[in-house]
Amino acid sequence: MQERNIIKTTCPRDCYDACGIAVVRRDGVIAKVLGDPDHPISRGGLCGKCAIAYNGAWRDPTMRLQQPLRRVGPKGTGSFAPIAWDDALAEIAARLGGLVDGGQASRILHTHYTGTVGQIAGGFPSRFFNRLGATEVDPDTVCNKAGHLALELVFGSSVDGFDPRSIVEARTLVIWGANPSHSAPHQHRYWLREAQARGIKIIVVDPIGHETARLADLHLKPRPGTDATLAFAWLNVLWTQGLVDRDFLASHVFGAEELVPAIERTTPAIAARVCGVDESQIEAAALAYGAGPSLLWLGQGLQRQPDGGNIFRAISALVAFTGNLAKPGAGFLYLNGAGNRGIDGTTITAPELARGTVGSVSHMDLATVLADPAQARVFINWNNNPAASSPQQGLLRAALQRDDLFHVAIDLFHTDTTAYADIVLPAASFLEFDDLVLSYFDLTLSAQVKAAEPPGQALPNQEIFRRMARAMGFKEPLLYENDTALIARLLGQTGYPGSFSDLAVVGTVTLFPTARVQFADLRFATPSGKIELASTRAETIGIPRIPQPHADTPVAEGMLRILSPASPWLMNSSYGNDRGISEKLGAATLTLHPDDAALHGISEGDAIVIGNTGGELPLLATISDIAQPGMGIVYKSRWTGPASNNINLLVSNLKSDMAESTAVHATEVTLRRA
Ligand SMILES: Nc1nc2c(c(=O)[nH]1)N[C@H]1C(S)=C(S)[C@@H](COP(=O)(O)OP(=O)(O)OC[C@H]3O[C@@H](n4cnc5c(=O)[nH]c(N)nc54)[C@H](O)[C@@H]3O)O[C@H]1N2
Ligand SMILES: Nc1nc2c(c(=O)[nH]1)N[C@H]1C(S)=C(S)[C@@H](COP(=O)(O)OP(=O)(O)OC[C@H]3O[C@@H](n4cnc5c(=O)[nH]c(N)nc54)[C@H](O)[C@@H]3O)O[C@H]1N2
Ligand code: SF4
Ligand SMILES: [Mo]
Repeated sequence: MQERNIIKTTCPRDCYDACGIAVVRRDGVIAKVLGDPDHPISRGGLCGKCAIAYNGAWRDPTMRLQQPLRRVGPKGTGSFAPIAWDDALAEIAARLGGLVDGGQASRILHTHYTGTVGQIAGGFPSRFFNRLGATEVDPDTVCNKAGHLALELVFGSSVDGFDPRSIVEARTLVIWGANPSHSAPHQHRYWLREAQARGIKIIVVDPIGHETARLADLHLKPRPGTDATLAFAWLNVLWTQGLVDRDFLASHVFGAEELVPAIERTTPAIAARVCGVDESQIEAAALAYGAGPSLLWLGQGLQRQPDGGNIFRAISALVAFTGNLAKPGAGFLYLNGAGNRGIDGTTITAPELARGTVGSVSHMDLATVLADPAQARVFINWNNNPAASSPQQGLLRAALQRDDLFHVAIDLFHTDTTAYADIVLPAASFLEFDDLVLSYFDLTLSAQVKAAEPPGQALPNQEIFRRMARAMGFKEPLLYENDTALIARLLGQTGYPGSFSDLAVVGTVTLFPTARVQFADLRFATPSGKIELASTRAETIGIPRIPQPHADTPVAEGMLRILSPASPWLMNSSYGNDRGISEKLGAATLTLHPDDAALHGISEGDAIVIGNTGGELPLLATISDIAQPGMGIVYKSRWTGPASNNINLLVSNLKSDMAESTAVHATEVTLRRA
């Protein structure tokens, strides 16, 4: 008789949903990875990509890295031979030790991101790098840092969003520059649809007519990079009609009056021209949002613009002028950090291990810094795939070819980046060790539970870095803390009354019995203690004191501005190596508007080439009015293989206005038939 049991665990991808998983085991071996029917958000479902990949590449021992590897051919060709763990670690320690002893640890560069968002597998390795004094390539600069800084300036925090459960008390939900139909599929399917069925008005502001935009009651489709003008026009409607919350402004907002001249100037008629949105839509959206109570979801795609930080500050002014905060059914959400469930991130990363200041560079500068031997002698990447995901792909690949750059890559699979490494170390997947997962949307706490042994000699990230610390001869006990102890400490911080085993039985718990009211105490961690629409702190870091009604200029005739948001079938570049996913993906495409297709004489399925100073990228054309004239869509981070490239070949090192963050959605290209 076969013995069958089910283990509950949690998907730790960089995704709003944090789905519950039911792993079905037969005789101690994983038979199938399914959705957990008891999970409150995903209700038994996994997204299409995970349903395929967790039963495909992720459990295929022939695809997984199973032992440490050492390069035997030229960089970039992916030719490796097996090497023992001890030998790999000794070689790495010798290289690192030489630099550390010579006072040159800052020439050790490491990149990491959210390959897993598990608290320990995602955070613990930073202890090692803090101790080392290595330079960190600031992870958020490739994703969402401008938005974080903007919201910190205005509200004092970017990671204390609304409680999604508060939607039952809201009358309007605005989704501004996020695409849940791809990036939060279960929120799209259940949270949004059920809210709409109860009569909540859904307003989407997005240049792309994606599935969530099509479901919305009102879809405003602005030209990319014009959202600050649009936000000021909403303010204009509310201001001129006397619909602003004057009491809220007087008590809780600093500097609102400084915005009034720009608000009065930015009429809906002007915004309609600048943004390409109907005046009537601007008015309807502003009135619905202003009437409240309203929730506002600020997408990460929205701030990946040259003016991304300013856009966030301008939209934040809508929250302040309408008082849509600190009451049931009102608030905004960018991300919900683990901090609002009690977790102190420094418990995991232990910054106190650093012996001096730890350097940091932007992902926008990665290619240049990596090309420079004076700045980079060793490169270690873990939890990410920069050769596929980071900008300036051509320059980055050239830098990764440097023979005098010692490169260690840690991953589950061979990737675009591991192909260049001197040493590749095999990581265990989330199915193979315990961890904690905290959704960045819902205020939940979840267990990631071991359901299988890692393949071959693969190890969890944290264990790899414990062993690296040992090879370096480091003495600090924090570098060796075990997972059980750390998980217990973190659970203690959350206030969860049980143990990890208790949590593992249920998978996911909600930490607060009822919906939390966002900023209920109306105290903000800003210099004035109020919501700061005018900010002296901004001025001191070289940013305008108040948000501006700015809009990017339209692209020149015949050019296209490319947006490269989340694909439904990939998680960034993850899953691109899965055969089932490849079939779903088909060829890489550019989606363009029928007007542009006509202008360039392009038909559906034509081979085309887009290009700029970064190079040329061949794609197939798809024609659809989900795009708009002058704007094309190429989904991000296609798997590339050593010979070819993806859209990041054409993405420059342009930074947004804040925090040296990405401006990827401002990429401009020429277009021709192949
Ligand atoms: N053009 C364009 N480019 C973009 C974006 C865009 O919008 N447009 N978006 C950007 C954004 S938002 C982000 S966040 C970045 C993301 O870019 P990356 O951080 O590079 O994300 P992935 O490509 O998914 O790479 C994650 C890697 O981690 C590995 N991995 C998974 N689990 C583990 C583990 O437990 N241990 C280890 N060691 N490895 C593991 C996976 O196999 C995978 O290779 O891409 C950015 N790039
Ligand atoms: N399936 C899938 N899910 C994912 C990911 C994935 O790769 N695949 N990536 C994960 C990661 S790392 C992240 S950061 C999140 C991101 O998920 P989201 O927050 O949803 O962000 P994006 O998908 O990058 O872009 C969302 C929308 O921003 C819009 N946008 C771009 N420029 C502008 C603008 O100027 N104005 C307005 N109003 N909108 C604009 C785009 O048209 C797009 O529809 O998704 C996560 N989830
Ligand atoms: S990637 Fe997101 S939607 Fe897919 S299973 Fe994981 S958490 Fe759920
Ligand atoms: Mo991201």
